[in-house]
Amino acid sequence: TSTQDRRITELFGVELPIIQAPMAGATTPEMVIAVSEAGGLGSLPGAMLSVDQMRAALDRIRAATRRPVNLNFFVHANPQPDAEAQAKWTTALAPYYRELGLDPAAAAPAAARAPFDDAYCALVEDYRPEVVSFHFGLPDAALMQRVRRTGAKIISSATTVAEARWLAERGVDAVIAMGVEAGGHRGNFLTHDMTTQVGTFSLVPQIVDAVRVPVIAAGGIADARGVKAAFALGASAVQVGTAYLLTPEAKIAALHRQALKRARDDGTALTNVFTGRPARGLYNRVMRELGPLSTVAPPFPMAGGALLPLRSLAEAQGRDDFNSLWAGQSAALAREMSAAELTRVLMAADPT
Ligand code: FMN
Repeated sequence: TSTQDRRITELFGVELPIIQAPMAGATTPEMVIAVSEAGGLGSLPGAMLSVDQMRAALDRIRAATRRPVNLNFFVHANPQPDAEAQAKWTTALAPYYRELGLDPAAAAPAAARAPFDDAYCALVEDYRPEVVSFHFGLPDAALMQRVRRTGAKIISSATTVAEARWLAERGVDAVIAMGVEAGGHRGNFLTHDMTTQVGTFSLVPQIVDAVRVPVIAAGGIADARGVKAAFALGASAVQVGTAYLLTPEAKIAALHRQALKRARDDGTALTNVFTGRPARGLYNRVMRELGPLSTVAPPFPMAGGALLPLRSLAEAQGRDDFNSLWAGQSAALAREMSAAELTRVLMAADPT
């Protein structure tokens, strides 16, 4: 259409300017295959897959489609063990442990997200994905250089204009403008102030004006109206996450799927209680009672381990009190359909 430029489709070699967001824990190889075969860009996230698991997933994907794919990685440094921070967290969680008949002393820290490193980089060198995307900034210059040499296009998320400029100065091929509506972890890395995070409608045109590379709009885009609006704001493509959570290809807890189906537009918040970094999810009990932004949650990604036993026991009782119910602000716009169908519906010429 006339409102849509072809910079991203040409850069990535895809038919449609639709990127299925990498969603650690929720994206399956089947989702990636379906989206890439439908003409969009399927994205496989590595943060919750070991290198071996990621290789197995990629073998499945490469056997099923030769279309372009995106591999996604978190770029964070795991913190030094901090017994004092962990003790504070254990104390905060102790009443829940007792409520569910568990020993609070058994609350264990766990690094539930893996950062991009030499081993993941070797996997990129072997599989040569068309696109590599990073979250929380970029890896160090040596790793960047190795990814660059594979020929992959490199992209990363910016939550402010300053972050977009920082990424562009370091040579990314495109910037994902991630508005505060977005589900999952904020990609912020220069600022950690959640009160100043910017909405998609404001962020996209400002980043379009600030950088030369094409811009991918993300956050709150869940149907064809949102896609049209993003193009009108100057985006060259969109990255859609939450809407894909309601597809049968998404692997999420049954309680998460149920919560998404009854989602309302005011039902989400940014919370750090599940991992230690702010991420958007549907409001539930642990967010309400300990946060949604807690000052005692240990640093990313160490907060989550101690919640896992609570989550399993509550889930067995049909309660989502301790689940991370990741979702963006437009969760209520998501409709149940296949990932292939959603990819096509997002491009509908006459969105209503
Ligand atoms: N972004 C990443 O770069 N890597 C991830 O592993 C990742 N995991 C996510 C998991 C879930 C369940 C969700 C909803 C989002 C995740 N995101 C991740 C953020 C998405 O890339 C994207 O920015 C966001 O979904 C866009 O907003 P929307 O959810 O409103 O469509």
